[in-house]
Amino acid sequence: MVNSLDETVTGAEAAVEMLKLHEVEFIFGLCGDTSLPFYDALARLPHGMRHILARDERSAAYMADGYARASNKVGVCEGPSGGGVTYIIPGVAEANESSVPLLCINSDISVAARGRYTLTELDQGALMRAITKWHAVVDRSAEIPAVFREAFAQITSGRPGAAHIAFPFDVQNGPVKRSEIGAMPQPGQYPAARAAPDLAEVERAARLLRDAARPLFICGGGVIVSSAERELLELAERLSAPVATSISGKGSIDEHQALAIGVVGSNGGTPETRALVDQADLIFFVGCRAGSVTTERWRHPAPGKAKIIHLDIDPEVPGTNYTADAALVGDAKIALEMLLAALADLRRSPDAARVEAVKEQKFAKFQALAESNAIPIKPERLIAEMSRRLDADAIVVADAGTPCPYLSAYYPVRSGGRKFISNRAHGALGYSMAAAMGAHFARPEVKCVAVMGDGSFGFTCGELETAARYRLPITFIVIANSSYGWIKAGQYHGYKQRFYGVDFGASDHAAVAAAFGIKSWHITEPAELTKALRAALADSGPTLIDVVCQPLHQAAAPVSEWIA
Ligand SMILES: Cc1ncc(C[n+]2csc(CCOP(=O)(O)OP(=O)(O)O)c2C)c(N)n1
Repeated sequence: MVNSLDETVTGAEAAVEMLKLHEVEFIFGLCGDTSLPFYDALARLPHGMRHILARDERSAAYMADGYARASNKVGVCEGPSGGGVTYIIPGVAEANESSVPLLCINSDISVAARGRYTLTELDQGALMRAITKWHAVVDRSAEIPAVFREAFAQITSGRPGAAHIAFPFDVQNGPVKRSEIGAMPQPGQYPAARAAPDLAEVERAARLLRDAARPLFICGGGVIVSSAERELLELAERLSAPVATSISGKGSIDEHQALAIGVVGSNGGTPETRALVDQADLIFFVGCRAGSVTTERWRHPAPGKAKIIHLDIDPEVPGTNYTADAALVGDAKIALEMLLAALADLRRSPDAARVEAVKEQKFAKFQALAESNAIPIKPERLIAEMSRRLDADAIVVADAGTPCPYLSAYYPVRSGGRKFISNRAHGALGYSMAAAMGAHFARPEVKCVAVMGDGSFGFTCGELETAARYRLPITFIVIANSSYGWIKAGQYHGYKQRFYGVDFGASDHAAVAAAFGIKSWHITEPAELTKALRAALADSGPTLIDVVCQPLHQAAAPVSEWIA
Protein backbone atom coordinates (compact mmCIF):
# COMPACT_ATOMS: atom_id res chain seq x y z
CA MET A 1 0.00 0.00 0.00
CA VAL A 2 1.25 3.53 -0.82
CA ASN A 3 1.84 5.72 2.21
CA SER A 4 0.13 9.08 1.36
CA LEU A 5 3.10 10.98 2.86
CA ASP A 6 5.30 9.41 0.20
CA GLU A 7 2.89 10.15 -2.63
CA THR A 8 4.61 12.12 -5.37
CA VAL A 9 3.53 14.40 -8.17
CA THR A 10 5.67 15.68 -11.06
CA GLY A 11 7.67 18.90 -10.77
CA ALA A 12 5.36 20.56 -13.28
CA GLU A 13 2.29 19.53 -11.28
CA ALA A 14 3.93 20.77 -8.07
CA ALA A 15 4.62 24.17 -9.70
CA VAL A 16 0.99 24.50 -10.79
CA GLU A 17 -0.15 23.57 -7.26
CA MET A 18 2.21 26.13 -5.72
CA LEU A 19 0.92 28.91 -7.98
CA LYS A 20 -2.67 28.03 -7.13
CA LEU A 21 -1.88 27.94 -3.38
CA HIS A 22 -0.44 31.45 -3.73
CA GLU A 23 -3.80 32.61 -5.10
CA VAL A 24 -2.54 33.27 -8.60
CA GLU A 25 -5.45 34.04 -10.93
CA PHE A 26 -3.68 34.68 -14.22
CA ILE A 27 -0.51 33.42 -15.88
CA PHE A 28 0.61 35.54 -18.82
CA GLY A 29 2.89 33.66 -21.15
CA LEU A 30 4.08 32.19 -24.39
CA CYS A 31 4.74 28.51 -25.18
CA GLY A 32 7.97 26.72 -26.07
CA ASP A 33 9.50 23.24 -26.39
CA THR A 34 11.03 23.22 -22.93
CA SER A 35 7.70 24.27 -21.36
CA LEU A 36 5.70 21.27 -22.61
CA PRO A 37 5.46 19.38 -19.26
CA PHE A 38 4.44 22.61 -17.47
CA TYR A 39 1.77 23.37 -20.09
CA ASP A 40 0.50 19.79 -19.90
CA ALA A 41 0.13 20.08 -16.11
CA LEU A 42 -1.74 23.36 -16.62
CA ALA A 43 -3.99 21.62 -19.15
CA ARG A 44 -4.74 18.59 -16.94
CA LEU A 45 -5.10 19.93 -13.39
CA PRO A 46 -8.27 21.60 -12.03
CA HIS A 47 -6.45 24.72 -10.77
CA GLY A 48 -8.87 27.49 -11.79
CA MET A 49 -6.08 29.78 -13.03
CA ARG A 50 -6.37 31.37 -16.46
CA HIS A 51 -3.50 31.28 -18.91
CA ILE A 52 -3.36 34.33 -21.17
CA LEU A 53 -1.40 33.63 -24.34
CA ALA A 54 0.67 36.64 -25.44
CA ARG A 55 2.33 37.16 -28.82
CA ASP A 56 5.71 38.18 -27.40
CA GLU A 57 7.29 37.31 -24.03
CA ARG A 58 8.00 41.02 -23.46
CA SER A 59 4.27 41.65 -23.58
CA ALA A 60 3.58 38.73 -21.24
CA ALA A 61 5.85 40.33 -18.65
CA TYR A 62 4.28 43.77 -19.18
CA MET A 63 0.83 42.21 -18.78
CA ALA A 64 1.90 40.64 -15.47
CA ASP A 65 3.35 44.00 -14.43
CA GLY A 66 0.13 45.89 -15.30
CA TYR A 67 -1.90 43.21 -13.52
CA ALA A 68 0.22 43.53 -10.36
CA ARG A 69 0.07 47.34 -10.33
CA ALA A 70 -3.72 47.37 -10.73
CA SER A 71 -4.50 44.52 -8.31
CA ASN A 72 -1.95 44.72 -5.47
CA LYS A 73 -1.32 41.03 -6.09
CA VAL A 74 1.64 39.22 -7.58
CA GLY A 75 1.79 39.21 -11.39
CA VAL A 76 2.98 35.96 -12.95
CA CYS A 77 4.48 35.51 -16.41
CA GLU A 78 6.15 32.59 -18.11
CA GLY A 79 8.13 31.81 -21.23
CA PRO A 80 10.43 29.19 -22.66
CA SER A 81 14.25 28.88 -22.68
CA GLY A 82 16.71 30.80 -24.88
CA GLY A 83 14.87 33.51 -26.83
CA GLY A 84 11.95 33.23 -24.43
CA VAL A 85 14.31 34.43 -21.70
CA THR A 86 16.02 37.21 -23.64
CA TYR A 87 12.65 38.50 -24.88
CA ILE A 88 11.07 38.54 -21.41
CA ILE A 89 13.87 40.66 -19.89
CA PRO A 90 12.40 44.17 -20.39
CA GLY A 91 9.29 43.38 -18.37
CA VAL A 92 11.20 41.74 -15.55
CA ALA A 93 13.69 44.61 -15.31
CA GLU A 94 10.95 47.25 -15.33
CA ALA A 95 8.92 45.50 -12.62
CA ASN A 96 11.95 44.98 -10.43
CA GLU A 97 13.11 48.59 -10.61
CA SER A 98 9.55 49.89 -10.25
CA SER A 99 9.01 47.81 -7.07
CA VAL A 100 6.28 45.69 -8.66
CA PRO A 101 5.91 42.11 -7.35
CA LEU A 102 6.35 39.95 -10.42
CA LEU A 103 7.20 36.26 -10.65
CA CYS A 104 8.72 35.19 -13.95
CA ILE A 105 9.17 31.52 -14.78
CA ASN A 106 11.20 30.39 -17.77
CA SER A 107 11.46 26.74 -18.61
CA ASP A 108 14.98 25.58 -19.41
CA ILE A 109 16.86 22.80 -21.11
CA SER A 110 17.29 19.66 -19.00
CA VAL A 111 19.93 19.70 -16.29
CA ALA A 112 21.26 16.54 -17.96
CA ALA A 113 21.71 18.35 -21.30
CA ARG A 114 23.81 21.27 -19.98
CA GLY A 115 27.13 22.09 -21.62
CA ARG A 116 26.49 20.05 -24.78
CA TYR A 117 25.62 22.77 -27.32
CA THR A 118 21.96 22.14 -26.63
CA LEU A 119 19.53 24.34 -28.55
CA THR A 120 18.44 27.38 -26.41
CA GLU A 121 21.05 26.79 -23.70
CA LEU A 122 21.71 29.97 -21.73
CA ASP A 123 22.90 30.76 -18.20
CA GLN A 124 19.52 32.08 -17.04
CA GLY A 125 20.74 32.63 -13.48
CA ALA A 126 23.60 34.89 -14.59
CA LEU A 127 21.29 36.86 -16.85
CA MET A 128 18.56 37.32 -14.27
CA ARG A 129 20.81 38.14 -11.31
CA ALA A 130 21.20 41.74 -12.46
CA ILE A 131 17.51 42.45 -12.99
CA THR A 132 15.70 40.63 -10.17
CA LYS A 133 15.40 40.89 -6.43
CA TRP A 134 15.77 37.13 -6.17
CA HIS A 135 16.28 34.30 -8.63
CA ALA A 136 16.73 30.52 -8.60
CA VAL A 137 17.69 27.84 -11.08
CA VAL A 138 15.88 24.72 -9.89
CA ASP A 139 18.29 21.84 -10.29
CA ARG A 140 16.31 19.20 -8.38
CA SER A 141 12.56 18.62 -8.45
CA ALA A 142 12.44 18.20 -4.65
CA GLU A 143 13.35 21.90 -4.26
CA ILE A 144 10.29 23.18 -6.13
CA PRO A 145 7.92 23.88 -3.17
CA ALA A 146 10.58 25.72 -1.18
CA VAL A 147 11.73 27.71 -4.24
CA PHE A 148 8.20 28.92 -4.99
CA ARG A 149 7.54 29.80 -1.32
CA GLU A 150 10.72 31.81 -1.18
CA ALA A 151 10.01 33.55 -4.50
CA PHE A 152 6.63 34.78 -3.25
CA ALA A 153 8.04 35.76 0.15
CA GLN A 154 10.87 37.73 -1.43
CA ILE A 155 8.79 39.77 -3.85
CA THR A 156 5.97 40.61 -1.44
CA SER A 157 8.09 41.68 1.54
CA GLY A 158 10.24 44.78 2.04
CA ARG A 159 10.55 46.65 -1.24
CA PRO A 160 8.54 44.56 -3.72
CA GLY A 161 10.35 43.44 -6.87
CA ALA A 162 10.75 40.69 -9.42
CA ALA A 163 11.75 37.05 -8.89
CA HIS A 164 12.84 34.62 -11.57
CA ILE A 165 12.70 30.84 -11.57
CA ALA A 166 14.52 28.83 -14.24
CA PHE A 167 12.65 25.54 -14.52
CA PRO A 168 14.53 22.81 -16.46
CA PHE A 169 12.65 20.29 -18.58
CA ASP A 170 13.79 17.18 -16.66
CA VAL A 171 13.05 18.90 -13.33
CA GLN A 172 9.47 19.45 -14.53
CA ASN A 173 9.23 15.67 -14.96
CA GLY A 174 11.00 14.75 -11.68
CA PRO A 175 9.23 13.72 -8.46
CA VAL A 176 8.02 16.04 -5.69
CA LYS A 177 6.54 14.76 -2.42
CA ARG A 178 2.97 15.95 -2.14
CA SER A 179 3.49 16.53 1.60
CA GLU A 180 6.03 19.27 0.78
CA ILE A 181 3.53 21.37 -1.17
CA GLY A 182 2.05 24.26 0.80
CA ALA A 183 1.95 28.04 1.15
CA MET A 184 2.52 30.45 4.02
CA PRO A 185 -0.43 32.50 5.38
CA GLN A 186 -1.55 35.48 3.23
CA PRO A 187 0.03 34.08 0.08
CA GLY A 188 0.38 36.29 -2.96
CA GLN A 189 -0.70 39.53 -1.24
CA TYR A 190 1.55 42.53 -0.73
CA PRO A 191 2.81 44.09 1.41
CA ALA A 192 3.12 40.66 3.06
CA ALA A 193 4.51 41.95 6.35
CA ARG A 194 4.43 45.58 7.45
CA ALA A 195 7.49 46.82 9.29
CA ALA A 196 7.26 49.79 11.68
CA PRO A 197 9.97 52.48 11.73
CA ASP A 198 12.07 53.24 14.78
CA LEU A 199 10.01 55.15 17.35
CA ALA A 200 12.83 57.62 18.08
CA GLU A 201 12.94 58.55 14.36
CA VAL A 202 9.17 59.01 14.30
CA GLU A 203 9.47 61.42 17.23
CA ARG A 204 12.32 63.27 15.52
CA ALA A 205 10.22 63.57 12.34
CA ALA A 206 7.22 64.77 14.36
CA ARG A 207 9.33 67.53 15.94
CA LEU A 208 10.59 68.64 12.53
CA LEU A 209 7.03 68.75 11.17
CA ARG A 210 5.86 70.79 14.18
CA ASP A 211 8.68 73.28 13.67
CA ALA A 212 8.27 73.66 9.90
CA ALA A 213 6.49 76.77 8.63
CA ARG A 214 5.90 75.48 5.06
CA PRO A 215 6.20 71.68 4.95
CA LEU A 216 5.51 69.91 1.66
CA PHE A 217 5.07 66.20 0.89
CA ILE A 218 6.50 64.48 -2.19
CA CYS A 219 4.96 61.03 -2.52
CA GLY A 220 6.16 58.11 -4.60
CA GLY A 221 4.63 54.76 -5.46
CA GLY A 222 5.15 53.56 -1.88
CA VAL A 223 1.98 55.31 -0.69
CA ILE A 224 -0.20 53.37 -3.13
CA VAL A 225 1.63 50.07 -2.56
CA SER A 226 1.05 50.47 1.16
CA SER A 227 -2.56 51.77 0.76
CA ALA A 228 -1.60 54.73 2.93
CA GLU A 229 -3.74 57.30 1.07
CA ARG A 230 -6.12 57.99 3.99
CA GLU A 231 -3.30 58.48 6.53
CA LEU A 232 -1.42 60.71 4.08
CA LEU A 233 -4.41 63.00 3.53
CA GLU A 234 -5.15 63.26 7.23
CA LEU A 235 -1.58 64.18 8.08
CA ALA A 236 -1.34 66.68 5.21
CA GLU A 237 -4.59 68.33 6.30
CA ARG A 238 -3.48 68.56 9.92
CA LEU A 239 -0.24 70.20 8.82
CA SER A 240 -1.94 72.12 6.03
CA ALA A 241 0.91 70.85 3.85
CA PRO A 242 0.72 70.72 0.04
CA VAL A 243 1.08 67.21 -1.39
CA ALA A 244 3.03 66.61 -4.59
CA THR A 245 3.75 63.25 -6.19
CA SER A 246 6.20 61.58 -8.50
CA ILE A 247 4.73 60.06 -11.67
CA SER A 248 4.60 56.63 -9.99
CA GLY A 249 3.03 58.24 -6.94
CA LYS A 250 0.18 59.80 -8.95
CA GLY A 251 -3.00 58.80 -7.12
CA SER A 252 -1.42 58.90 -3.63
CA ILE A 253 -3.87 61.74 -3.10
CA ASP A 254 -7.05 62.65 -4.96
CA GLU A 255 -5.69 65.31 -7.29
CA HIS A 256 -8.94 67.28 -6.96
CA GLN A 257 -8.18 67.81 -3.25
CA ALA A 258 -7.37 71.37 -2.23
CA LEU A 259 -3.88 70.46 -0.98
CA ALA A 260 -2.91 68.28 -3.96
CA ILE A 261 -0.37 69.92 -6.26
CA GLY A 262 -0.10 67.06 -8.76
CA VAL A 263 3.08 65.69 -10.30
CA VAL A 264 6.36 67.56 -9.80
CA GLY A 265 9.70 67.08 -11.52
CA SER A 266 11.17 67.31 -14.99
CA ASN A 267 8.50 65.15 -16.68
CA GLY A 268 4.99 66.42 -15.86
CA GLY A 269 6.02 69.17 -13.46
CA THR A 270 5.54 72.81 -14.44
CA PRO A 271 7.16 76.09 -13.32
CA GLU A 272 4.15 76.63 -11.04
CA THR A 273 4.49 73.31 -9.20
CA ARG A 274 8.25 73.73 -9.00
CA ALA A 275 7.78 77.10 -7.26
CA LEU A 276 5.83 75.40 -4.47
CA VAL A 277 8.63 72.88 -3.97
CA ASP A 278 11.17 75.70 -3.83
CA GLN A 279 9.12 77.62 -1.24
CA ALA A 280 9.02 74.71 1.24
CA ASP A 281 11.19 74.78 4.35
CA LEU A 282 10.68 71.05 4.90
CA ILE A 283 10.28 68.30 2.31
CA PHE A 284 8.78 65.01 3.43
CA PHE A 285 9.53 62.25 0.89
CA VAL A 286 7.03 59.43 1.43
CA GLY A 287 7.68 56.10 -0.31
CA CYS A 288 9.67 57.98 -2.91
CA ARG A 289 13.24 57.42 -4.05
CA ALA A 290 13.87 61.10 -4.86
CA GLY A 291 15.23 60.06 -8.24
CA SER A 292 16.42 62.22 -11.12
CA VAL A 293 13.01 62.91 -12.72
CA THR A 294 11.04 63.74 -9.55
CA THR A 295 13.71 66.16 -8.31
CA GLU A 296 14.81 67.60 -11.69
CA ARG A 297 18.23 66.03 -11.21
CA TRP A 298 18.34 66.81 -7.50
CA ARG A 299 17.90 70.57 -8.04
CA HIS A 300 14.28 70.95 -6.82
CA PRO A 301 14.36 70.68 -3.89
CA ALA A 302 17.85 72.13 -3.73
CA PRO A 303 20.09 70.13 -1.37
CA GLY A 304 20.68 71.83 1.97
CA LYS A 305 17.92 74.41 1.54
CA ALA A 306 14.97 72.71 3.20
CA LYS A 307 14.94 70.17 6.01
CA ILE A 308 14.32 66.63 4.76
CA ILE A 309 12.30 63.78 6.24
CA HIS A 310 12.61 60.61 4.22
CA LEU A 311 10.27 57.64 4.71
CA ASP A 312 10.82 54.48 2.69
CA ILE A 313 10.53 50.71 3.08
CA ASP A 314 14.01 50.32 1.59
CA PRO A 315 16.75 51.25 4.09
CA GLU A 316 19.05 52.20 1.21
CA VAL A 317 16.79 55.01 -0.01
CA PRO A 318 16.91 57.67 2.74
CA GLY A 319 20.24 59.44 2.55
CA THR A 320 21.09 58.39 -1.00
CA ASN A 321 20.15 61.65 -2.73
CA TYR A 322 19.42 64.03 0.14
CA THR A 323 20.85 64.10 3.63
CA ALA A 324 17.86 63.29 5.79
CA ASP A 325 17.17 65.13 9.03
CA ALA A 326 14.92 62.20 9.97
CA ALA A 327 14.97 58.81 8.23
CA LEU A 328 12.00 56.53 8.71
CA VAL A 329 12.53 53.00 7.41
CA GLY A 330 9.28 51.10 7.29
CA ASP A 331 5.85 50.70 5.79
CA ALA A 332 4.26 54.01 4.76
CA LYS A 333 0.85 53.30 6.28
CA ILE A 334 2.28 52.31 9.67
CA ALA A 335 4.77 55.18 9.73
CA LEU A 336 2.09 57.76 8.87
CA GLU A 337 -0.23 56.29 11.51
CA MET A 338 2.58 56.68 14.07
CA LEU A 339 3.13 60.28 13.00
CA LEU A 340 -0.59 61.00 13.29
CA ALA A 341 -0.48 59.68 16.85
CA ALA A 342 2.63 61.74 17.65
CA LEU A 343 0.98 64.88 16.25
CA ALA A 344 -2.51 64.18 17.61
CA ASP A 345 -2.86 67.68 19.08
CA LEU A 346 -1.65 69.55 15.98
CA ARG A 347 -4.13 71.51 13.83
CA ARG A 348 -2.71 74.15 11.47
CA SER A 349 -5.02 76.72 10.02
CA PRO A 350 -5.78 75.83 6.40
CA ASP A 351 -3.39 77.19 3.77
CA ALA A 352 -4.98 75.58 0.72
CA ALA A 353 -5.51 78.92 -1.04
CA ARG A 354 -1.80 79.11 -1.96
CA VAL A 355 -2.00 75.68 -3.65
CA GLU A 356 -5.31 76.46 -5.34
CA ALA A 357 -3.87 79.64 -6.85
CA VAL A 358 -0.89 77.74 -8.26
CA LYS A 359 -3.12 75.04 -9.75
CA GLU A 360 -5.41 77.62 -11.30
CA GLN A 361 -2.43 79.29 -12.95
CA LYS A 362 -1.13 75.97 -14.28
CA PHE A 363 -4.50 74.82 -15.65
CA ALA A 364 -5.36 78.23 -17.15
CA LYS A 365 -2.38 77.91 -19.53
CA PHE A 366 -3.35 74.34 -20.34
CA GLN A 367 -7.00 75.17 -20.93
CA ALA A 368 -6.18 77.90 -23.44
CA LEU A 369 -4.33 75.34 -25.59
CA ALA A 370 -6.93 72.62 -24.95
CA GLU A 371 -9.58 74.79 -26.58
CA SER A 372 -7.54 75.25 -29.74
CA ASN A 373 -9.02 74.01 -33.01
CA ALA A 374 -5.59 73.93 -34.64
CA ILE A 375 -4.56 71.12 -36.97
CA PRO A 376 -2.56 69.01 -36.24
CA ILE A 377 -4.40 68.44 -32.98
CA LYS A 378 -2.67 69.77 -29.90
CA PRO A 379 -1.91 67.14 -27.23
CA GLU A 380 -3.69 69.41 -24.72
CA ARG A 381 -6.94 69.00 -26.65
CA LEU A 382 -6.74 65.21 -26.45
CA ILE A 383 -5.88 65.17 -22.72
CA ALA A 384 -8.73 67.58 -21.89
CA GLU A 385 -11.12 65.41 -23.88
CA MET A 386 -9.94 62.30 -22.01
CA SER A 387 -10.44 64.05 -18.66
CA ARG A 388 -13.99 64.92 -19.66
CA ARG A 389 -14.96 61.52 -21.05
CA LEU A 390 -13.31 59.00 -18.72
CA ASP A 391 -14.96 57.73 -15.54
CA ALA A 392 -13.19 58.57 -12.30
CA ASP A 393 -12.34 54.89 -11.74
CA ALA A 394 -10.79 54.32 -15.19
CA ILE A 395 -7.19 53.13 -15.39
CA VAL A 396 -4.94 54.99 -17.80
CA VAL A 397 -1.61 53.50 -18.86
CA ALA A 398 0.91 55.87 -20.45
CA ASP A 399 3.97 55.19 -22.55
CA ALA A 400 7.03 57.43 -22.70
CA GLY A 401 7.00 60.23 -25.28
CA THR A 402 4.04 62.62 -25.46
CA PRO A 403 1.67 60.57 -23.24
CA CYS A 404 3.71 60.55 -20.02
CA PRO A 405 4.34 64.26 -19.34
CA TYR A 406 0.95 65.38 -20.62
CA LEU A 407 -1.11 62.85 -18.67
CA SER A 408 1.08 63.24 -15.57
CA ALA A 409 0.56 67.00 -15.54
CA TYR A 410 -2.96 67.50 -16.84
CA TYR A 411 -5.01 64.34 -16.28
CA PRO A 412 -6.06 64.54 -12.62
CA VAL A 413 -6.83 61.22 -10.94
CA ARG A 414 -8.73 60.29 -7.80
CA SER A 415 -7.10 58.20 -5.08
CA GLY A 416 -8.02 54.68 -3.99
CA GLY A 417 -6.08 52.13 -6.00
CA ARG A 418 -3.85 52.77 -8.96
CA LYS A 419 -5.55 54.73 -11.74
CA PHE A 420 -2.47 55.87 -13.59
CA ILE A 421 0.31 53.53 -14.64
CA SER A 422 3.54 54.36 -16.41
CA ASN A 423 6.76 52.37 -16.65
CA ARG A 424 8.99 54.91 -15.02
CA ALA A 425 11.97 52.70 -14.18
CA HIS A 426 13.12 52.48 -17.80
CA GLY A 427 10.39 54.22 -19.79
CA ALA A 428 10.91 51.60 -22.49
CA LEU A 429 8.67 52.21 -25.50
CA GLY A 430 5.85 49.75 -26.16
CA TYR A 431 4.73 49.14 -22.57
CA SER A 432 1.22 50.55 -22.34
CA MET A 433 -0.65 48.26 -24.73
CA ALA A 434 0.26 45.06 -22.90
CA ALA A 435 0.24 46.61 -19.41
CA ALA A 436 -3.31 47.86 -20.01
CA MET A 437 -4.32 44.30 -20.85
CA GLY A 438 -2.87 43.12 -17.53
CA ALA A 439 -4.67 45.95 -15.72
CA HIS A 440 -7.92 44.92 -17.39
CA PHE A 441 -7.60 41.34 -16.11
CA ALA A 442 -6.99 42.76 -12.62
CA ARG A 443 -9.94 45.17 -12.73
CA PRO A 444 -12.36 43.99 -15.45
CA GLU A 445 -15.10 46.23 -14.08
CA VAL A 446 -13.29 49.49 -14.96
CA LYS A 447 -12.32 50.96 -18.32
CA CYS A 448 -8.64 50.61 -19.18
CA VAL A 449 -7.05 52.99 -21.66
CA ALA A 450 -3.54 52.74 -23.11
CA VAL A 451 -1.97 55.90 -24.55
CA MET A 452 1.12 55.53 -26.73
CA GLY A 453 3.18 57.38 -29.32
CA ASP A 454 3.43 55.93 -32.83
CA GLY A 455 6.97 54.88 -31.90
CA SER A 456 5.57 52.77 -29.06
CA PHE A 457 2.85 51.42 -31.34
CA GLY A 458 5.54 50.05 -33.66
CA PHE A 459 7.10 48.13 -30.76
CA THR A 460 3.90 46.41 -29.70
CA CYS A 461 1.17 46.36 -32.35
CA GLY A 462 1.31 42.57 -32.82
CA GLU A 463 -0.35 42.36 -29.42
CA LEU A 464 -3.55 43.85 -30.89
CA GLU A 465 -4.34 40.27 -31.88
CA THR A 466 -4.39 39.31 -28.18
CA ALA A 467 -6.81 42.16 -27.42
CA ALA A 468 -9.02 40.99 -30.29
CA ARG A 469 -8.83 37.29 -29.33
CA TYR A 470 -9.95 37.93 -25.74
CA ARG A 471 -12.26 40.79 -26.84
CA LEU A 472 -10.75 43.07 -24.20
CA PRO A 473 -12.77 46.30 -23.84
CA ILE A 474 -9.63 48.45 -23.83
CA THR A 475 -9.29 51.71 -25.74
CA PHE A 476 -5.88 52.22 -27.31
CA ILE A 477 -4.98 55.80 -28.21
CA VAL A 478 -2.07 56.41 -30.58
CA ILE A 479 -0.53 59.89 -30.61
CA ALA A 480 0.87 59.97 -34.12
CA ASN A 481 3.59 62.41 -35.18
CA SER A 482 5.74 60.21 -37.47
CA SER A 483 8.79 60.64 -35.28
CA TYR A 484 10.49 59.65 -32.08
CA GLY A 485 9.16 62.95 -30.91
CA TRP A 486 10.68 63.09 -27.44
CA ILE A 487 14.20 62.75 -28.83
CA LYS A 488 13.41 65.10 -31.69
CA ALA A 489 12.30 67.67 -29.08
CA GLY A 490 15.61 67.14 -27.28
CA GLN A 491 17.45 67.92 -30.54
CA TYR A 492 15.20 70.94 -31.13
CA HIS A 493 15.74 72.50 -27.71
CA GLY A 494 19.26 71.37 -26.87
CA TYR A 495 21.04 70.89 -30.20
CA LYS A 496 19.95 73.87 -32.32
CA GLN A 497 17.30 71.88 -34.21
CA ARG A 498 19.84 69.55 -35.83
CA PHE A 499 17.42 66.69 -36.37
CA TYR A 500 19.18 63.38 -36.85
CA GLY A 501 17.78 59.85 -36.90
CA VAL A 502 14.42 60.68 -35.36
CA ASP A 503 11.84 60.73 -38.19
CA PHE A 504 9.96 57.77 -39.60
CA GLY A 505 7.08 57.41 -42.06
CA ALA A 506 3.41 57.98 -41.33
CA SER A 507 1.33 54.82 -40.89
CA ASP A 508 -2.42 54.42 -40.72
CA HIS A 509 -2.62 52.88 -37.25
CA ALA A 510 -6.41 52.67 -37.48
CA ALA A 511 -6.07 50.50 -40.58
CA VAL A 512 -3.58 48.26 -38.77
CA ALA A 513 -6.05 47.83 -35.91
CA ALA A 514 -8.87 47.14 -38.35
CA ALA A 515 -6.80 44.35 -39.90
CA PHE A 516 -6.79 42.68 -36.48
CA GLY A 517 -10.59 43.04 -36.32
CA ILE A 518 -10.49 46.03 -33.96
CA LYS A 519 -12.90 48.94 -34.32
CA SER A 520 -10.86 52.05 -34.99
CA TRP A 521 -10.86 55.75 -35.89
CA HIS A 522 -8.24 57.84 -37.69
CA ILE A 523 -8.58 61.41 -36.45
CA THR A 524 -6.96 64.50 -37.89
CA GLU A 525 -9.35 67.26 -36.74
CA PRO A 526 -10.08 68.31 -33.15
CA ALA A 527 -13.85 68.31 -33.71
CA GLU A 528 -13.78 64.56 -34.48
CA LEU A 529 -12.24 63.67 -31.14
CA THR A 530 -15.34 63.85 -28.94
CA LYS A 531 -17.42 61.51 -31.05
CA ALA A 532 -14.65 58.98 -31.50
CA LEU A 533 -13.76 58.91 -27.81
CA ARG A 534 -17.38 58.58 -26.76
CA ALA A 535 -17.97 55.67 -29.14
CA ALA A 536 -14.67 53.95 -28.33
CA LEU A 537 -15.14 54.15 -24.56
CA ALA A 538 -18.70 52.85 -24.77
CA ASP A 539 -17.78 49.86 -26.94
CA SER A 540 -17.74 46.41 -25.33
CA GLY A 541 -14.70 45.28 -27.31
CA PRO A 542 -11.22 46.62 -28.09
CA THR A 543 -11.04 49.98 -29.86
CA LEU A 544 -8.23 52.15 -31.19
CA ILE A 545 -8.13 55.87 -31.91
CA ASP A 546 -5.27 57.08 -34.08
CA VAL A 547 -4.82 60.81 -33.40
CA VAL A 548 -2.53 62.78 -35.68
CA CYS A 549 -0.99 65.26 -33.23
CA GLN A 550 1.22 68.30 -33.12
CA PRO A 551 4.87 67.16 -32.95
CA LEU A 552 6.30 67.29 -29.46
CA HIS A 553 9.07 69.77 -30.29
CA GLN A 554 6.45 72.33 -31.37
CA ALA A 555 4.14 71.67 -28.41
CA ALA A 556 4.15 73.31 -24.97
CA ALA A 557 4.98 70.05 -23.21
CA PRO A 558 5.41 70.10 -19.41
CA VAL A 559 9.05 69.04 -19.62
CA SER A 560 11.33 71.35 -17.67
CA GLU A 561 14.43 71.06 -19.88
CA TRP A 562 12.45 72.29 -22.86
CA ILE A 563 10.62 75.02 -21.01
CA ALA A 564 13.96 76.37 -19.76
C1 LIG B 1 13.02 50.80 -25.89
C2 LIG B 1 13.32 52.24 -25.94
N1 LIG B 1 14.20 52.71 -26.85
C3 LIG B 1 14.49 54.04 -26.88
C4 LIG B 1 13.93 54.90 -26.00
C5 LIG B 1 14.32 56.37 -26.00
N2 LIG B 1 13.14 57.18 -26.26
C6 LIG B 1 12.49 57.86 -25.29
S1 LIG B 1 11.17 58.67 -25.84
C7 LIG B 1 11.47 58.21 -27.43
C8 LIG B 1 10.57 58.66 -28.54
C9 LIG B 1 9.18 58.18 -28.40
O1 LIG B 1 8.54 58.22 -29.65
P1 LIG B 1 7.00 57.96 -29.77
O2 LIG B 1 6.63 56.70 -29.09
O3 LIG B 1 6.62 58.07 -31.19
O4 LIG B 1 6.34 59.12 -28.94
P2 LIG B 1 6.54 60.70 -29.15
O5 LIG B 1 7.74 61.10 -28.35
O6 LIG B 1 6.72 60.95 -30.59
O7 LIG B 1 5.30 61.27 -28.60
C10 LIG B 1 12.58 57.39 -27.51
C11 LIG B 1 13.13 56.80 -28.76
C12 LIG B 1 13.04 54.35 -25.04
N3 LIG B 1 12.43 55.09 -24.13
N4 LIG B 1 12.75 53.03 -25.07
